[in-house]
Order: sequence, then structure tokens, then C-alpha cells
Amino acid sequence: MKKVILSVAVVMAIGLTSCKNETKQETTETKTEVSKDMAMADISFGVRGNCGMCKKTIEKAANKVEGVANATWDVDKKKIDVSFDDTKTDAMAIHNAIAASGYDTEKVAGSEEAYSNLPGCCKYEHDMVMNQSGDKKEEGHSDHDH
Ligand SMILES: [Cu+2]
Repeated sequence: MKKVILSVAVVMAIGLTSCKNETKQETTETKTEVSKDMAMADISFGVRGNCGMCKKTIEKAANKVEGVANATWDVDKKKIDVSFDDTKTDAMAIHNAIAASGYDTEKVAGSEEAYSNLPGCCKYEHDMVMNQSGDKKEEGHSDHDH
């Protein structure tokens, strides 16, 4: 039953994302390039997490914020890159959304309740260093998929 709900949620998330992309393309045609560039902001900040599942949860949380165009979390660097429309949202809203999904960011501690509901492999250490260089050779390249 849980799996069914989960897959429904995933399908809905995919549906939402594709809808978003379509509307975005339409507005791009009517707006001039300049105003579009001015509205978009790119930020990067540290977010703790362990694995590919964390990546999905973190990126989903960030992408759910209205105005976020793209969010990519780097599992090695413990860092997320987000592009968003700064007329619709701001950096703190994105920090808060990720924290609400259970993950610590540089500025906001993750929700303890959401954290306790994360799968075991995702229960990251709260003293994990964020914004790592990411060139941790070989180690961890035996990538076990969860
Ligand atoms: Cu994980």
C-alpha cells in the first residue's frame, strides 16, 4: 500500500514538473531575454545527505518551491545548486523547504520529525561537513544502489 502511494506521488511529481516546463516555455516566448535573465537567480549552499535517495528527496523539496526552475544536489560535495525566479521566491524559502524534508542546510536545521521518517541509509550525521571539495578519490565508487 505504501508503495502504491509512493508511486502515485512520483507520477504526480513528474506530471507537475512537465507541466511546469511547458508553461515556462510559453512564457519565455512572450518575455524578452533581458527580463528573463534579470529574474533568474542562481545560488549554491551546503545540504547534508548520504545517497541517491537523499538526492531525490532534497531536489524534490527544492523543486516544489514555486519559482524554482532547477535544483541539483551533489552527493559528494554535500551542496545544492538552485536556479530560481527571484520575483517568486527567495533563498530562505528554499532552505526552509529542504529543512522541512528532513535535511540540514547551511542556514536551517532539518525537521527532526521528517528526519526520523527517513530510510535508515539516509540518516546522515548532523556533524557532516557541507560544501566539500568532492574529490574524495576511489572511496565510495563501489556505488551500491539503494
Ligand atoms: Cu539517502
